[in-house]
Amino acid sequence: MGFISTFGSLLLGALFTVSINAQCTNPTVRREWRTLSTDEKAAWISAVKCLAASPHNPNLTATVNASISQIPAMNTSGSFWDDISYMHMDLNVKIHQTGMFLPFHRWFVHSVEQAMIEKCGFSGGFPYWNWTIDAPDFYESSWWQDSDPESGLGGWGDPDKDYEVQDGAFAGFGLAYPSYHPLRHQYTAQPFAVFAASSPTIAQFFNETMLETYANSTFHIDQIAAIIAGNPGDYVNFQLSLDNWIGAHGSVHAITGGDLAGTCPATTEDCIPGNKWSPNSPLFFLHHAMIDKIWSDWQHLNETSATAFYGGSVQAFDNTTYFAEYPTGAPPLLNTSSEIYTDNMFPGAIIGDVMNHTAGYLCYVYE
Ligand SMILES: [Cu+2]
Repeated sequence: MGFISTFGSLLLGALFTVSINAQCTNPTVRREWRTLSTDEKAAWISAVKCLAASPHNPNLTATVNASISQIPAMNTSGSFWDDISYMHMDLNVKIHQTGMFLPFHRWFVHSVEQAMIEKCGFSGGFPYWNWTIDAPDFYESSWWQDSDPESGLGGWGDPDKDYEVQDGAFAGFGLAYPSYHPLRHQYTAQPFAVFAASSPTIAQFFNETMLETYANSTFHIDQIAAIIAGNPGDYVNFQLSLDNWIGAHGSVHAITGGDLAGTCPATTEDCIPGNKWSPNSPLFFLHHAMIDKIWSDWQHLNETSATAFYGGSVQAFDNTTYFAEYPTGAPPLLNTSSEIYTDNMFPGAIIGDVMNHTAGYLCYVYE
């Protein structure tokens, strides 16, 4: 009898869980990093370290031709965390300045959170980095002041040690791409000249003013509020306002520098710089949760924005006219039935699954 009733309630529990998930009546809450308790910060950091201590995923498969992705070969002796970085390197040209930009990164943050839950006992509720707080004085801001070895994200890297992070929980955090090196963060106030110099294709999109822009001049609170309030229902111009050549998304990558910007480690020869391996830095996921929150805020402000989507599958980098025509990617066009690229690293989804983050496949809210 005891067995039967236990079994019965387990079964009921399972059914109940499924129906709750389908309706998302109990969403996890994503909060700004600095509002987390010390224990909550330490729990997220230890989940990151757990993934970095987990073995390579043998299912991971590169899907972009190596002549296009221009990345070092997969390192099967790297960690699960290195795999996460590798898949972003591989897919780089398909997930930035295309229609995949927002859906892919929403799915990517969710998938990393799921791996933390399943492999590492993380309880969920992914934190985000509200960098509008840091925009006025990025170098000196509170973000870089927590050196606690278990709950602190640490400060800037040491210029005498190739900008390797020296304090906080990620001091000496070991990474496999583009070669073995510890985590690096290198403050770079005016990063765009270096970025533009990385390739002639990119250089054609930058004029003199853009090359000299201070990155933090793009992500002040009033600018982000205007992005959220702007372009109701107009997905293309909303994405562009966040992800243009000079915009909040790229600026936070570039001003933080080091791994978050894909600056080559001094030890790596033949390294092509670029944002390809930016998920090396755990800050990548806090940054992209913030980008996701901005999309969410925009979606919730106007009914027509909630379901708005338009973008292509190919970067329109041929010339400035073509890019102006297709800033969220050129045809073939994507739609909400298009599959998000996974490189077989995580369970898949379609764009339609991630349009609404309280619809069942996803179940979280931002605070
Ligand atoms: Cu990315």
